[in-house]
Amino acid sequence: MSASSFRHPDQLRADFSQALSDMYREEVPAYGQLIDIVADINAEHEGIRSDGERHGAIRLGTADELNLIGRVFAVLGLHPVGYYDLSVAGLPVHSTAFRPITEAGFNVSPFRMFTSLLRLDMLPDALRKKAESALAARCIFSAKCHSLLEKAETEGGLNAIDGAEFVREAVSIFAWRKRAHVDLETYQALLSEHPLIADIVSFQGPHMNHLTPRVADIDAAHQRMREMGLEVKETIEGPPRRNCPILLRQTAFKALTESVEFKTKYGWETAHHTARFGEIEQRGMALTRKGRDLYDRCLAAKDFSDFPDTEAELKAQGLAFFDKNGSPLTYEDFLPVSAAGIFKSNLRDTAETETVAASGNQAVFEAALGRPVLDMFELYETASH
Ligand code: OOG
Ligand code: NI
Repeated sequence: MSASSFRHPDQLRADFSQALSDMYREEVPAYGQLIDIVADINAEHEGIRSDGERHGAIRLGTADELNLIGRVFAVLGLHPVGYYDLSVAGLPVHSTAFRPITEAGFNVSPFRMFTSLLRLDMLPDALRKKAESALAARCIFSAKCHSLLEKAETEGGLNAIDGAEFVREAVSIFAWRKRAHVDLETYQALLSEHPLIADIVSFQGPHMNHLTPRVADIDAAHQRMREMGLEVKETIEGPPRRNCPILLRQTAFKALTESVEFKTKYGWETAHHTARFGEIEQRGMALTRKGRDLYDRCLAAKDFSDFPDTEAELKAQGLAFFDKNGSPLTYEDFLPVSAAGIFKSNLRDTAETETVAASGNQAVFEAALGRPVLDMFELYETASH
């Protein structure tokens, strides 16, 4: 088959992003409310690339799962960018962001997936064994998905019919399944170690954790969420409101309490799990390494008064990236401190639970993924000429 009869990866990603959004809207109706709020606000502003711009977040249990998901995402034109070490915040995961890496790709479908992998090495021995055997016993992929993946890899793409089927299969990996994969006792043991571990290990698959539309004015959206009676987080993560928005600002409504069915000796028993929620984001300018260092210092000092707030100054001081026409580049990535805040705000009640401190292990993450993650600064550098 010739390449021209393949559906383009950017197009497959657009289909995937839309189908995922439709599924999540069914699963978490409050997400539909967010979409409506964001659409209203974006209609009053210019400069948002696409109505459908959003990111998702998923959490995987094993190296094999990460490897397979990385291959699925490659078919959708999603590439791993950056390494996020969440162990510094006491969370037993490390992550990357799968995203497009060209302007053309972003123009067709600016979808990203924040993807975390459980750090089994951070669990105590007995629990690690339990988690490992539960994870080894699940298969997050259908045979159909597998065979289409192999077809895409060997033939170099998928035609429209196979592509549509692949997208359906790929979306279903991230569906919510009400029946847990472990028994109640195991769930409780995992939960008492860390709620994040319970969320990753207990289910039949890696359900979506959240899906986040991009909004032009996050302060307005935050206000609107409150007015509509959503239980919203108090704070907006990331930099404060400014004339020249930089990097990424995010906020969320709190995680839902959902009923899950667990197997017991006597049949199925219902218990509750909190994990899934809705988030919104506002994206600003991409910062150079120098700009990022200054941002990190300002964040630590909780004082942004030293951070220039005009395009002219940001350019003159080499703090932000601009394209060859002089327009600022949008930040397409995530922020580790904000991500840690987002993880934690949704671990209700047990937010203080922390595992032993560990350090990042990018080499282990990349070995699982099967390739190195890309450097975001190099990508912005390339996009700026
Ligand atoms: C991911 C948290 C990070 C973001 O927007 O920074 C994230 C998670 O909770 O799985 O999604
Ligand atoms: Ni997120």
